[in-house]
Amino acid sequence: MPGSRPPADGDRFDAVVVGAGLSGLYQLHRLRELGLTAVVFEAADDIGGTWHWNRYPGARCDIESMSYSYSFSPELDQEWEWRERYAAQPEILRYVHHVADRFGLRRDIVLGTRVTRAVYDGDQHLWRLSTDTGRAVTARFVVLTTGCMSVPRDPAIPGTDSFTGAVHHTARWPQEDVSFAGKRVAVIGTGCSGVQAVPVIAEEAAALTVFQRTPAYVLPARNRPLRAAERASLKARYPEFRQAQRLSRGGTVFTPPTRSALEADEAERTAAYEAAWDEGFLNGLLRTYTDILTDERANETVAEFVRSRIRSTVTDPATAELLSPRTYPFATKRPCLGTGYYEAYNLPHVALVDLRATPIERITPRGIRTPDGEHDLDVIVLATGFDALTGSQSAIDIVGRGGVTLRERWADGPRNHLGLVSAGFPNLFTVLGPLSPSVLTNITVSLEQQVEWITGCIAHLLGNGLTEIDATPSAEADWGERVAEIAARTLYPAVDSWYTGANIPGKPRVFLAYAGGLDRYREECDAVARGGYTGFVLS
Ligand code: N01
Repeated sequence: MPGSRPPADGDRFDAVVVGAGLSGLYQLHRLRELGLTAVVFEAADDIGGTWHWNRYPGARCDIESMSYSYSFSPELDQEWEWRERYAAQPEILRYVHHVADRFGLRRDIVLGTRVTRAVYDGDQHLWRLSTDTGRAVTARFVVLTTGCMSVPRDPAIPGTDSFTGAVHHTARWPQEDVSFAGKRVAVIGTGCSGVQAVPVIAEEAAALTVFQRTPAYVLPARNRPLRAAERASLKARYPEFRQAQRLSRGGTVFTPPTRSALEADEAERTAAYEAAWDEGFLNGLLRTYTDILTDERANETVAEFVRSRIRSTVTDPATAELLSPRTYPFATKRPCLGTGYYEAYNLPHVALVDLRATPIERITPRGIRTPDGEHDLDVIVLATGFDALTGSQSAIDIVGRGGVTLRERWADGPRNHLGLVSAGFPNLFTVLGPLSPSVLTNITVSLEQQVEWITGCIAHLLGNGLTEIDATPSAEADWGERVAEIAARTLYPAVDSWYTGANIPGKPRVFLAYAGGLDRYREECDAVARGGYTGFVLS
């Protein structure tokens, strides 16, 4: 564990940060600038969070590399050379390691240590934290940088343990190479992870069978190496670009649409959709017209455009139809950016199984059994997603005032004022957590905004001789209602997706993110701070 410095039992810190992904590293950096003692506990054996765990074949970011990176250091912006338009997982992980080294962060990161419990001591105004290595520490402040997609969803298919081949979840991919050469491989799940893995596994496997329950809308990434001149050109105006990102609606810079899709005629719409399709942006199609996410008829024009592209790419009409989403509007589940995804189904050794028609009955020692018979396999890849947004906080026994656990408090859905603090859990902050813009934005921009707000809040407390901040239950309830109202103006909430918690059995159905835009969210957070932290009790 290079660089780690395990604290002794009973160590007291000003702050504990939970998770050494992109958010945790930046939070540590900021807390140190305040002169605080801080430690980061990381469950994995190395830093990187999402980009440490998700090393499956084809893993890549679907936001452009020069946008999906920290903006806090102009020097870092100038010195790091992104190689591709969309960075693959190894390149992003190298970047994370570079940042940790450059800012000397490793000495305050303890690897291989999961925080299992955090109990608030109201008399001492501090948190008592336990870990799975038996270490116990206390801290005045706790920041949960535990990730919005970090608890993988185990589909719990009967018989999985009996399978004699290998089973890998995309989000727990082995660090050593996994070879598919000569192997019969299954991929279960066709969200963004499955969509990225399928064409890459298809290149190597002897046979690949994709088990699909719900087809995704997959847009072409049009990834390519970055040219030196374009890197230099953006670097020359990086400060302005970063500022534009901060002020933008979703953390990426674009010209917002001004017209309804229904005001345009079909030829005009098709031209707009074709231009967006050719550009290769995740939200390119969403940005063509104002009402794609708010009007079903407008949405259907885009959905049908994507289906037409699937039909013109996939040579077998029956397969093309199975791959065509028809049960939910475009972008109400997160769309995917792919490279060669639909084309992979034209390969003779790639097959698609429609789980709506023939569901998985069980996994057997030899493979996967459906009503059509048994599929003999050597490797099963689970691309079945995550317990998103609330899973990572709920996995920790967090006990607030009066012995109430966060899990109990969130039993009917998360309560989290400004998506930052849950009432009854003083001095405990969430980054990229529920009821914040988080997954609806470029998270590198969102995490910086939240980390900076939290750091400013802690500085305010310390500068004014205060020890504690807690949300008021009424402000928290108002925020929850506001988040729900904003979501209700869109097509999102009606759809079963991980945005609504519908992918996890028993999870309450709540739209989990703030859909009002990062720009508006930032203004609201700043106004609260300027007003002396309205909606919070400081003592
Ligand atoms: O997970 P998902 P993901 N039997 O939940 C299916 C980010 N991300 O890891 O839709 C059979 O989207 C499930 O089917 P259904 C990004 O935000 C980003 O792919 O529930 N199938 C679905 O098809 C993304 O949205 C990047 O009917 C089962 C799939 O598994 C988020 O992470 C890359 C099943 C899960 O899809 C999650 O993506 C990767 C079962 N029992 C991920 N259970 C980029 O930056 C589930 N499924 C590009």
